[in-house]
Amino acid sequence: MFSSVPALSKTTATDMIIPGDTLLCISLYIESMKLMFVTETAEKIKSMEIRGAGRIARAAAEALSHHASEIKVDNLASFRREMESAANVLVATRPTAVSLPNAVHIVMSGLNQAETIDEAKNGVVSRAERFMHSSRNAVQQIAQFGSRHIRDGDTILTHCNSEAALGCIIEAHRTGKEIEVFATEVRPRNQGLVTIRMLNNAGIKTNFIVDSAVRSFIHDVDLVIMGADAVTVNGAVVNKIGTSQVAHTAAEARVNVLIAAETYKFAPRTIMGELIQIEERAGSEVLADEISQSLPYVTVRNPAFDVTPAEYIDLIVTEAGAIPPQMAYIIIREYLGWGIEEFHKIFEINSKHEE
Ligand code: RI2
Repeated sequence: MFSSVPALSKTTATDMIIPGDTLLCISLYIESMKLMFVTETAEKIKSMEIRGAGRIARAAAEALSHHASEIKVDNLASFRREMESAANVLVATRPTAVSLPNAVHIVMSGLNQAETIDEAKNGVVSRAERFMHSSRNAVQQIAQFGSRHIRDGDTILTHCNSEAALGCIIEAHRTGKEIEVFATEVRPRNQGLVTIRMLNNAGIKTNFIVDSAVRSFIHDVDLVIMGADAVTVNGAVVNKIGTSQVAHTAAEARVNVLIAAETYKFAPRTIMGELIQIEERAGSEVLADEISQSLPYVTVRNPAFDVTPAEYIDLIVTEAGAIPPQMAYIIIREYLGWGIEEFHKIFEINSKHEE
């Protein structure tokens, strides 16, 4: 990232006449410094150094708060422009996890109503703090609600690494229930390793299996608990690739599937027919470039997520309570505040822009 930042040469009192291109370099440098925390966060989200739908949402809120505190502008319009470009950089990092645009929407809302730079700045900082705080609380609340669905003696299967899903499992163990877990490996990024470390640290008996072994073990499982990157208005759950195979296998074996998802993972725009974009990541995550380059007829496909239809899901546990997936619209309307009217407002604004 720093390679794109032009180096500043040292100046002395006698060489203070700065040529035009140096001035341009300095202003580019200042611009990039302002965006530094945002671009660093964006890079970490893109490379998955920061990952997990909840974590990336909190990281984006924190980056916006930091950006609002750091930028030095002399008018409100520039402040808004700066914030909007930072928001766009963050939202563009990963297209599937709706927690990310939802968090950015929450933090940025009210920016247009502010009348001074200070008011706008304070608003961003306090909304970001509130979001991060309520996100952490939501994960804890879900752990409480979700753990009640786990019985003493249960064996639970989980896929990928979801703090919301693992919260439920770890809470059940903490409250004295004898449980055992099957955790998948999660090709290609191996998030299963993070999961088994967390379960091991909590002292929970865990079986680590390859993704394709789920059907072989499903009859040993009492309950499947997984997370979500997005929940659509029709109750479909978008989550780590392989989730729909796990859910389908569980449905066939009559094993209940519980999804742990904070309300900010519900996707408001799906009300108006917008589809969730499934991120397809580099093929090199699946197969080393040297090998794929030697196989010219082979294309490596690497979708990071898939869609599980509502009929394979028994319950979605949110911080607002457990709901059947068919009730997703209620969450979007009541907890995210995006009713149909909100969309009419957006359409009005968009059509005004187009005129
Ligand atoms: P929490 C993750 O995405 C997984 O798909 C996981 O199930 C989901 O986010 C939710 O995670 P990735 O970032 O928010 O690993 O519950 O691609 O932690």
